[in-house]
Amino acid sequence: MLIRTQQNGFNHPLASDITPKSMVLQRRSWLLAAAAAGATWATRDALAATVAPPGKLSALPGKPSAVPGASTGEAVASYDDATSYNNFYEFGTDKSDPASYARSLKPRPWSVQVEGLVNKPGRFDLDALLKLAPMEERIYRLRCVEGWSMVIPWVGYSLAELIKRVEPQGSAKYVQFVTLADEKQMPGVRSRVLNWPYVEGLRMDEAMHPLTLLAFGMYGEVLPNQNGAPLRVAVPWKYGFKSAKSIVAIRFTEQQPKTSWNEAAPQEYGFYSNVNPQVSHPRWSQANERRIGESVGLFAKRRQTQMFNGYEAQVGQLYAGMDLRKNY
Ligand SMILES: Nc1nc2c(c(=O)[nH]1)N[C@H]1C(S)=C(S)[C@@H](COP(=O)(O)O)O[C@H]1N2
Ligand SMILES: [Mo]
Repeated sequence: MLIRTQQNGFNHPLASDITPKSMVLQRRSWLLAAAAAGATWATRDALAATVAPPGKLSALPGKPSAVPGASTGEAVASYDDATSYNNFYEFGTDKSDPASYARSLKPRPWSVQVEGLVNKPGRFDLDALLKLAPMEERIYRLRCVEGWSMVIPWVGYSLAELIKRVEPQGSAKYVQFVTLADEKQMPGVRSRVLNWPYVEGLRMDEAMHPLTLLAFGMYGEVLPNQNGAPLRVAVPWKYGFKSAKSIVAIRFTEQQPKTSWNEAAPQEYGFYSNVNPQVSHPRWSQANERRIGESVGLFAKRRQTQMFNGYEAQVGQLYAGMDLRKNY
């Protein structure tokens, strides 16, 4: 993302961009493999998760989700790409910084303060949140505002599950996510690149949409620190920066809440930030994107960016009658 004073030009290819990615088995392949092997109980259990876990962190399987749009059907990013090419400015602004420095993040113990216009505010311990609803696997496109994308198999449940339990009041129109900002764990927080803590927000109907995921894991395991351990949101129809990582508080408000990127550059990053190939960023087109792991060599193959990142059928009606150029 942008910052005039900054040297991390996102167009520069990094080693991680040009590494040929290993194929990750998707559900279909699992089913075929299981059928070929004559499915045993063990393989049937394995089918509970659609993507093979890499075996690096604690297992967190999720059942294939029944929510419409929950799986793109596209090849997922290699675990290596998904965990080494990241934006997490609390650990630095280079794509490789989070993988290098996020080791110092302590994802346990952890709790999330739920506050504001709800009948049942309170502090939720991570273990309580993990048990709040059944874990599902959701294979979502993530489209960064910078012009790259990945397909990531998240594990979590709809944020709506948590929201329903805290009983929002009628006056609650928005939800704000506040993320960790601890200098001791996050070296990037010493730099003034953004106002910390990193804050993001959604309109209530967006937050309640079944596709809005409270994610605790990916690839059948708990989230790696660089991807926002121990919990984050994943809002697949919006630019990636809306999907706040390492959340410590969720606030219900009447007024549209502050968001970090909007504060940093309001003319470039709006509150809505729905993926929209027709509305350019002031400094670059959003018409197409580079799929991380896909392009090898100098001439990067680019894909057409889809309206609402391909989730128009599911979320288009949330914006009926809104001018999406004004509400960028
Ligand atoms: N707290 C926090 N959350 C964040 C960011 C950040 O810098 N800090 N970067 C955002 C951006 S710009 C993107 S594209 C996604 C990247 O998620 P990923 O690294 O898991 O692919 O996280 C988003 N969430
Ligand atoms: Mo991003």
